Amino acid sequence: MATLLLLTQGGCGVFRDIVPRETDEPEGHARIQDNGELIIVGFSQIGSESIWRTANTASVERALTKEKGYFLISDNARQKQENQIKAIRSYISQRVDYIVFSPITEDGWDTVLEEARDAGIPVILMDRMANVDESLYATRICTDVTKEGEKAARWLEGDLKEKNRLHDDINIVVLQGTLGSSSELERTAGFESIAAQHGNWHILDRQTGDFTTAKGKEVMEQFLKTYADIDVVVSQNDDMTFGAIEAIEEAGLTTGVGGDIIIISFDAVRDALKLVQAGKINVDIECNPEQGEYLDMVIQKLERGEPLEKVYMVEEMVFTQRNVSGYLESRTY
Ligand code: GYE
Repeated sequence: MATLLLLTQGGCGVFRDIVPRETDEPEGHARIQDNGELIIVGFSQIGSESIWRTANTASVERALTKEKGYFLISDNARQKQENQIKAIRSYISQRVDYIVFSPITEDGWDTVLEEARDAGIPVILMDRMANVDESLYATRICTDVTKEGEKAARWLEGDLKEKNRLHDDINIVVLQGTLGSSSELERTAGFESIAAQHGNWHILDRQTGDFTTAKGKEVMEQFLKTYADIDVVVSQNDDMTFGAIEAIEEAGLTTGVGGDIIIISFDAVRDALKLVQAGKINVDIECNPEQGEYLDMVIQKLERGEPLEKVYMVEEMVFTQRNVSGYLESRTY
């Protein structure tokens, strides 16, 4: 544990609190504070692009509290890799005990993670993957996003079979998440590995909506202008789905169970599950943001010097109108 010294990056004279802040503070205003015996964790979050992301941040904040012996320093990178790199560098110079971060995209992390390694600070990847040598991070906590993509395609197979449309031509458009992020790459790969087995599934287009409602809507509007006969929208998160549904309804079409366009979504946040219940989203593939407890578990293992798995994956489900009711009540995000 780094017991005595903590150099804070803010110029405000107090520790940064655990709510992610923007990274527009001046650099170099280091200051020394006595931090007792707390385990100091520097957390670089991608941003607050989605409900999922906010829930993920909250989960980390709930798990790494002072009561549990942590001092959490958080930073919101506002969707910019350069901000994440800046935050990680500042955690290195503050000599935190652990660095936790969710890489916005897969590439471009070698140098900064080598710097963390040289400083002897273990790095824990959370949620998304970085394309780096395994030796540059201690472990990874995430969801199986490839499997999520596969589950989406398997659900579509089942649905088409039930409707006796297994051999019909099926036109699909894909709203992708942030390009180059592991979530986008793996959900796309997972879905398309199965789509490729169906000669009658036609992926007409795939465009990024950056995991946001506004861009999801914009891209869907374009799809609707370009393609007259869309059967299925695969939207790689719920926030984009909300925008897509708006665009579809504004175009005078309907979505979901018995509607004109089948909607496949990912994340399964409460507002989306309500739309599953209402039949506007056909299926929502859960992506579990509650990764904070795993983080606590992993850090405690590292503190005790216990061996770690290289990856810990959280559990997830698939929600349709048939099973969603039982889960809506308990959904907190
Ligand atoms: O699906 C999306 C978020 O990386 C799995 O990022 C995560 C994705 C999640 O912004 O809503």
